[in-house]
Amino acid sequence: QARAFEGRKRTPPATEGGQTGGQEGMRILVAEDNRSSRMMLTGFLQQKGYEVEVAEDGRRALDLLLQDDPPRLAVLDWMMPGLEGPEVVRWVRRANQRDKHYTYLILLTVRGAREHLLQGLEAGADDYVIKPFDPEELEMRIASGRRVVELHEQLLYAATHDPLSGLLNRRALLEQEEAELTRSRRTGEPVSVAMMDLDRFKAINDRYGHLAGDEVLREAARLIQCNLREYDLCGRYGGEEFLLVFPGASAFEAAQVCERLRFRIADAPLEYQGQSLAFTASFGVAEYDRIGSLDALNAAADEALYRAKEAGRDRVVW
Ligand code: GH3
Ligand code: MG
Ligand code: MG
Ligand code: MG
Ligand code: MG
Repeated sequence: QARAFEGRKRTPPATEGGQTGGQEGMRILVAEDNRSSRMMLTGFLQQKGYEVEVAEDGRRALDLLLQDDPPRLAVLDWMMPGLEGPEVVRWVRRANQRDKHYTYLILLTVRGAREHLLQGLEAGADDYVIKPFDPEELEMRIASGRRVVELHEQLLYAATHDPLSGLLNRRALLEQEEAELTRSRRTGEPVSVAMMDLDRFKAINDRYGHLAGDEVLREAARLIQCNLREYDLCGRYGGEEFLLVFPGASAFEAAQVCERLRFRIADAPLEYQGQSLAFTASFGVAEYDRIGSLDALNAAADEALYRAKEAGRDRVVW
C-alpha cells in the first residue's frame, strides 16, 4: 500500500536550494516497447544528464509513475503491449491529488495519427512528440516540462511547509495525521501523537527579543527532526507548539522518544549573539484508540500537555 511520504520530505525542492540549473539527478521515465527506440531515447537523455528510468511496457510504466517518489517527467510511447500510453496517462491523472507531486507526461505518437493525438491530450498528456522524433525538439519540450515541474514543486513545498521552521504546516500535518489514523484503523497497528510546547517562551521573547525567539523556534525544529525516526511526522501546530505523530508506536514508545528529545533540548542551549540561551519544552502524549476522531486524539494530547505544564514544565506526560 502506498504511503503518503510527500510532505515528509525534509528538504526544500532543489530549485530553492543550491541545485539550480542543469538536470543533474533529474529523473525521467522512458516507456517504450521497441528496443532500439528505447535505447536511442535512453542514450540521448543520459547524454543530456538525465537519470533515466526505463519501462518496456505500459503496466511497468504505471507502476513507476505511481511510486511515492515518482520521476517528475515521462516520455511515453503510444503503442505498447498491455497498457497503451494514453491509458497510462489517464491512470496517472486519476491518482493525482492535492499535495501530490505532478508528473509532466509527454506522449510519443506516430505522424499522421491526429485522432490519437487528441485522445492522448484529452487523457491528460501535457505534450506530444511525433515519431521519428527530432532529438533537439524533444529536448526543448522536456525543458519546458521541467519548468512546469519545478514551479509545481516550489508551490507544493510552500503550500505544505511552515516557512520559519521548515516543518510541515498545520494543514498538511493534520492531513497526514488523518491518513495515519485511517491506516491504524485498517491495520490495527498503534499510532501515538505528542503535543510539544516550549516553556515560558514569552519570557524568551521579552528578554532577548522576537528574533532570538525565532531562532529558538528554528533550533527546536532542528532538534525535533534530528530525534525522530524517518517515518515519524512533525509539524508546527501553532506559534511555539509542535505536533509529533508516531506511526506504529504505543504511548509508551512515543513518550520514550519525547523524553530523549526533551533531554536534548534542555541539554543544548542555543548560542545566540554571544549569549547562551537555554530553553525547555513540555510534552503531552496520547495513543489513538482506533475509534475516536483526530480532534479527540489531539485534545487528549493537549490535556496531557496541560498536566505537564501544571506539574512544573520540562517533562513528558502520557
Ligand atoms: P508556557 O510555558 O505556559 O507555554 O508559557 P509560554 O510563555 O510559552 O506561553 P504563552 O502562550 O503565554 O506564550 C507563547 C508565546 O509565543 C507568545 C507569542 O508571542 C510567542 N510566539 C508565537 N509565535 C511566535 C513566533 O513565530 N516567533 C516568536 N519569536 N514568538 C512567537
Ligand atoms: Mg510502441
Ligand atoms: Mg509555551
Ligand atoms: Mg501557553
Ligand atoms: Mg503555547
